[in-house]
Order: sequence, then C-alpha cells, then structure tokens
Amino acid sequence: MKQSYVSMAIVALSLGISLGSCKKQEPSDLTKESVIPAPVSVTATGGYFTISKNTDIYIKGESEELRQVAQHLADRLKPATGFEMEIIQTSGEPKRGSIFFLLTGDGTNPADESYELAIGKKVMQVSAVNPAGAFRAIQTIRQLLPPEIELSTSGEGPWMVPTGVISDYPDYSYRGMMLDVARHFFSVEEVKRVIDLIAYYKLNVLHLHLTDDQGWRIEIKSWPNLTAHGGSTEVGGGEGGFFTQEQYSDIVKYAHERHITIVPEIDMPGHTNAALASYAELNCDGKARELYTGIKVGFSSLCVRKDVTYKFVDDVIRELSELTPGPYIHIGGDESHSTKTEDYLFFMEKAQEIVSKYGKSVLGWDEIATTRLAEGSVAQFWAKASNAQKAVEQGAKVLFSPAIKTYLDMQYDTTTKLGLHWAAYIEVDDAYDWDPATLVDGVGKDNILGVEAPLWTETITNIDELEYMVFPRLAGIAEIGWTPALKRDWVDYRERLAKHGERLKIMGVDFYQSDRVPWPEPDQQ
Ligand code: IFG
Repeated sequence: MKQSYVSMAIVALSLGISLGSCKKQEPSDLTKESVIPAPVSVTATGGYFTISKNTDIYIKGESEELRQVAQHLADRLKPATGFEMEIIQTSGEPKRGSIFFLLTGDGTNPADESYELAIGKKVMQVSAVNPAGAFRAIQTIRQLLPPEIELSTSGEGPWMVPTGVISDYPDYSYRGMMLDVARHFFSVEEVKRVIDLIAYYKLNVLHLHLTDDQGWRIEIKSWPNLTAHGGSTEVGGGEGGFFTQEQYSDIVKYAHERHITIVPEIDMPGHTNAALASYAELNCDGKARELYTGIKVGFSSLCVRKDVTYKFVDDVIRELSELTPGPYIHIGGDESHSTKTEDYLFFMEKAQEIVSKYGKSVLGWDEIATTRLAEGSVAQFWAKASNAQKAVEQGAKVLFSPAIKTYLDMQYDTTTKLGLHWAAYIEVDDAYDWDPATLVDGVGKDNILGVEAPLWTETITNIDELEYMVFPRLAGIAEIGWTPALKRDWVDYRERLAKHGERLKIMGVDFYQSDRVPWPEPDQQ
C-alpha cells in the first residue's frame, strides 16, 4: 500500500513539473521581483495582470504631458508584444484589462516624482503627482514584465505582471550621469542611447561635459571657430566633432520627453586648450595654442585679467542658457593648476555673476567651494572632502560624485583593458556599497543635492566601450540616488542584479559580468 502512495506521488510530481515547464511560470509574488532601483514599498496580492492585444491605455484628465507618457509606454511595449495600444482619455473608469494613468497633483510641487502602481487582476493603475512620476512608473512596469518585453521584435508572451501595490519616490532629487564628449566625441544618436538607458534606472539628469583641452563640442554662433577649429579633433587625433545648436536642442528635447534634464558644462578657466587654440586673443600672450590630443590635465588657463575673456564667457553662457531649459549651467572650475589662486577666485566670481545674469544656477567641480559661492551655486564633490565641507560652510548644496566610488572611467580591477585607476579600482560592489550621507564628515543628507556618476572618455572611444564601463555600476548608483539607505543592501542587491542581467542582454548592453555577482548559468535563464 505504502509503495503505491509513493509511486503515485512521484507520478504526480513529475506531471506537475512537466505541466509547469510547458506553460511560462505564472508570476505570483510581486515582492520577489528584481526592480532596480528597489521601490520604497511593495505589497503583493498573489495574482497577476496580463497585458493582451485587448489592452488599451486610459488616461484621466487633460494633461498633454500625461498623454505623452502613456504614448511612450505604448511605444515601448509594441515591438515585443506586437500590440497596438490606443490612448483613451476618460473621465470615468477604464475597461477591464487596461492600463490606467491618473494625476493626483495640483502643480504646486513640480519636482515630485512619486507614483503608486496598483496592479489589480482587472486594471493596472498608475497614479502620480506629476507626469514625471508616471514616467518613472513605466520603468518599473517594464522591469515587472518578462525580460523579453525589451525585445525589438515580437516575443511570445504571455505578458503577465504579478498583482499588488508599489508606492515609490526618490530619496534624492538629482540623480545623474555625466558623459564627457570632449575627450572623445559621441554622436547625437549615441547620446540618445545613453538617455534611453539612464531613463530605465529612473535617473533624471544627464550632465554633458561639452568642452575641454581636447575639444569644443557645442556650436557658439558668436565664436564659430570654437567648433570649426576647436571641435576638429579629440584624444588620439581622431576627427572629433561637435553638436550644432540644433542638434543640442534635439538632445535636450529627447531628454525632456524622458523627464531628464540636460546640464551642460563649459569647463573654465582650466581645461580650455581647445578654446585657446581657436582664438589667439583668449591667450595672455596673444598666441593661439596648438590643438591637443593627449590626456594631460591642468596645463591650460583662460587669461583672467583680459576683458575679452569675459566677453567670451558672457557670449558662451548667454547662447548656452538660451538653449538650456534646465536650471543649471556647469562652469567646471577643476584642476586650474595654471591659474594663480587670486586669479581663480577673481574669475569664478565673475563667471558665477554671468551665469546668474542669464537666470541659471551654477554647478562647479568642488574647487569652486574655495571661492565665494553665489546664491544657489552647487559644488560637485569629486576629489577633496574639504571642498565639500567648505561648500556646506557657505550654505551651499553638494552634488556627490566621489571619484573613488562613482567615476565610471575607473577600471574594475587591474585586468580591465579600458579606463584609468588614479582614484581607485571600482568593482560593482564598491560602486554600490556606500552611502553619500555618511561618506564625508560634516556633510549630511540635508546638504546633499544628489548623486552623479561621471564617465570621462580619455580611454573610451565608442558606445560599446561606454556601455562596458557604465554598466552595471550605474544601476547601483541609480539605486543609491533613489532607494532609501535602510533598504539598500549589497547581498540583496547583487541577487536582484544577477536576475536583471538578462534584461541588459536583451537590450544589447555590453555590460561587465563581474564575478562579484551570481549571474545565472546560461541554461538557467
Ligand atoms: N579628473 C579631471 C577630468 C578627467 C578625470 C579622469 C575631474 C573633475 C580626472 N577632472 O575629474 O577632466 O581627466 O578620471
């Protein structure tokens, strides 16, 4: 008798396994999903919602921006599902099987990016204070669907999402990446690829390092030789390139549609050889410099005591401000080793006045904190903790980009073929397992505007190399910017990242497969 029970159990079990494998595993527990950045709160209700060919997207109210967010979701889901989703404005309730967006804000807090994602069996509802929160919710929805949702050609589905409620909002208001397009130039299309990828991790700023010794990458109509000559080469002697003002505006618009702000940087008074090579009068000795294709730093300086220098700065900042809807103009200020200290102080004071004149706030590398900071100026901490502390002493906010944690051009370890290691070797866990609020004495959470991960491109020449250095470390830094410290834990994160890797693969991201992460074996996926 006993034997027959056992054999029946074995038969039942093997049937169960074979049935299970022939139909996709039904997602059942929302709290077991691997969303990055981790949401603030997740409650599972054990069922699932299916996106089908009958799914449409309903929006409540008149917001054009909300309609654009809904359309963005429809556009993102179409390639893999093949579904043509209609956007339907309603003042009532959505039909069964639909996705429903609604706004709950009254416009008094435009910076609020919070959202609630209520996934029922009948309706998937996104409610957000502002359209930006609804856009952030789309990234969560993408990560709750099977990885195949990122395919650019039709996948087989079914497109199921586990039911429950996610309430979510960012810890820091500024969560960014910086791309250095000066050392090596990257095209508009490549910058848009970067924007797509950082949007997926709910970042909301792309800082473009537009000028340096090796190249001037933004057209300035009143000083055309800056790009005609200063944009004509790059590190290693390649052809360089630059963004026309029309191309820059195209990038700004593309970012804006993804609720990402562009922060343009004109690095001054140092890191200016491209400008000094383009206009002789900008040099103290009146002689134009040679174009530079090496990777040294600190050898150049604008001529601080010449009036023409401030005509130049004013023209550049004016034209750039007119093209930049975001609140910040970054004026650099780093490594001005060829500028006398008193000249540096003099220059940075005048440069900040010019930025303020055009209605923008100043961002500058942390050396700027050695000068008197204008109202609203922000110091970007990269190297000297004492400068971060100086900024706080002046009542200024600090943007955290500590080179030893966030510099994406740092090699992962001694075997990494790309990148540098002057600050540190930064493995995936090093980039994740730190807290801005406790890194620097005297600089607490209230002093911190947010985090930003710079990619300097002395050694990075194309989008594949960029993706290899940026991912997966940027995902971890995005979580530092979004998820509260109490919910951030490397042991938990590396499991989520391990499962998340398949999504990066399907998106065609050439990410670094760190051995610190328990990536699944190929056949386990
Ligand atoms: N420091 C320089 C960058 C770049 C970087 C490479 C800053 C603020 C070293 N300045 O980082 O221009 O050369 O890792």
